[in-house]
Amino acid sequence: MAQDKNPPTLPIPEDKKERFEKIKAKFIEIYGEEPKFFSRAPGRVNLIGEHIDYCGYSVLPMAVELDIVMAVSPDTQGQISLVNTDPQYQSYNVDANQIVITKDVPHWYKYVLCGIQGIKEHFQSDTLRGFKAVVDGTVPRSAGLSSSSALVCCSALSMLKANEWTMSKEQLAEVCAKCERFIGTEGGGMDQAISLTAVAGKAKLIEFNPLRTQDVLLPPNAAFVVGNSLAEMNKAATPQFNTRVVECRLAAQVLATSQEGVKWREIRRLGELQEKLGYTLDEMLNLVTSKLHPEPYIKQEVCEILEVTPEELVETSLSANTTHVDSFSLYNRATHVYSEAKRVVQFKAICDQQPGNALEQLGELMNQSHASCRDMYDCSHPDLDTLVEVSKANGAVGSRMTGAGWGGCTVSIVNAEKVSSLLAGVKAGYYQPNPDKFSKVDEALFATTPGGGAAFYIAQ
Ligand code: ADP
Ligand code: NG1
Ligand code: MG
Repeated sequence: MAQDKNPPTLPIPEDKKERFEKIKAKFIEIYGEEPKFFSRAPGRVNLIGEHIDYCGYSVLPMAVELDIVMAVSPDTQGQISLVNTDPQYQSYNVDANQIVITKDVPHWYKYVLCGIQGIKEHFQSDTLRGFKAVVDGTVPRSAGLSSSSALVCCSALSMLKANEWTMSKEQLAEVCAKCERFIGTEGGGMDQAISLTAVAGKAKLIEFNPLRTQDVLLPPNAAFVVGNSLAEMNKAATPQFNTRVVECRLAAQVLATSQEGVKWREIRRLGELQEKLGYTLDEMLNLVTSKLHPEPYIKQEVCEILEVTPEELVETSLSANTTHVDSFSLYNRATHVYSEAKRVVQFKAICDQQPGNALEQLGELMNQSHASCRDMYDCSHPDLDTLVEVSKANGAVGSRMTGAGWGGCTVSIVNAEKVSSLLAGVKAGYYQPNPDKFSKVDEALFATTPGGGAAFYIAQ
C-alpha cells in the first residue's frame, strides 16, 4: 500500500463539468478570484457490517456517486472562509490558528473545522495557510450515506493541498476518522476510510487497527438500490449513537470481569476482548449468552460489577453526551456485534467464491443484518422497516437499513435485470402513498454502483 502519495489529481469528468463550473462561478462571485483547485469526497453505502467498526470489526461498504465538492483557494494569512451553495448553511470565517470546536450544536461548518483541525494537529506547523472555499454537497444529510464524513474528508483534503503537505489516502483516513470525534461522534472510521480509498467498480472490505482495505468483487448479476426513508437523524445532535458505542464498551468490560487474567480496565471494545481471549466469534456469542442477562443493566448494577462509583464510570466508560444514560442493553448489543462481524466474514467469502446462488446468499445475510439491527441493536425506524419490506416484496433478494440508522436509507441487493421493476415497485409502494415523500422520490430512490474515492481536480 503506497504510504507517501496524496490522493490523485484528476481532470474533471465530462458528466461533472457543468456542476463544477457552477461551483466555480459561485466562487468567483463571492471571492472575486478563480479557485485554484477542487477537492471531492464521496458518501458511501454500507453493504454489511453495521455498528461494528467502533468495536474493531471489519465492514464492507462502497462509495456512492453522491459527494461533497469544494472549490478552494489557499489563504496565506491563515484565514478560513466558508460559503455553502445551499443557503440554509450560513457562511463562516475563522483564523485557522484559532479554531475551537464545541460539542454543543453540530453546525455544518464544525464538520469542516474537524477536517482542518485534524490535519493541523497532524502536521503541527508554525506557518499555517488557511483557505477560501465554496462547498457544494449532494449526499442527503443525516441519511446514513455519510454526508458528515464526506464533508470532513473533503475539508481535510483542502487543508492538505492548501498547505502543500503530503499524506497517503490511508494516513488521511486514519486522521479523518479521529477528527470527526471533535464534534462528538465516536464512530469507528468506516466512512472516512471508504470515502478516501474507494476504487470505482469495487466494494471494499475495511479492516481496522491498523487500517487495511481489500477490493471486493461483487457478483456480476448483483445490483444495488438505495432508498431514503426520508426520516432524518443527526448523529452528533442526539445521544443514541454514542449510547450504542458505550453499551458495546460496557458489554466488553462486564464480560471481561468474568474472565480470569483479563483486566476490564484495559478493554474498550468487544473486538479487543475477543483478541485477548483468542476465541472464535461463535465462542464469543456463547460467552454473551452464558455471562450476560438479556434484560437491560441499570447503571447501579454495572457499577457493582465493575466495582466503581457512578463518577468513576464516567471516566472509565462513558462519553460526554451519555453521562445521563442509566440503562444499558448489553446482551442484545454484544449479540448484534459478534453476529454482524460473522456476517461480514461470510459476505466476503461468498464474494470471493462466487457460487451460483451468490446473490441469494448475500441477500440472506443482508436480511439477517437488518433483523439484528432492528431487534438487537434497536437502531432501525418504522419507516426503514416498511421500506425494507416493500423492497423485498418488489424483487429485492435482500434489503437492510444502512449507516447508523434511526432513519435514513436502506440498501437492497437485486438481480441486475430486475432493477427497473424494483424501482417502480418501491416508488409505488413506499413513496406514492405519502405526498411529501413522493415529491422527493427522484432524489430519494436510485440504483448505485461502486463509485471512485476522494480526489483533487484542477480548477481550469
Ligand atoms: P450522515 O449520516 O449523513 O453522515 P450526520 O448526522 O452524521 O449524517 O451528519 C449530517 C450533518 O452533516 C448535517 O446536519 C450537516 O451539518 C452536515 N452536512 C452534510 N451535508 C452537508 C452539506 N452539503 N453542506 C453543509 N453541511 C452538510
Ligand atoms: P453515519 O450513518 O454515516 O453517520 C455512523 C458512523 C460509522 C459507523 C456507522 C454505523 C461516524 C462518522 N460514522 O455512520 O463509523 O459506526 O454509523 O455502522 O461516526
Ligand atoms: Mg455521519
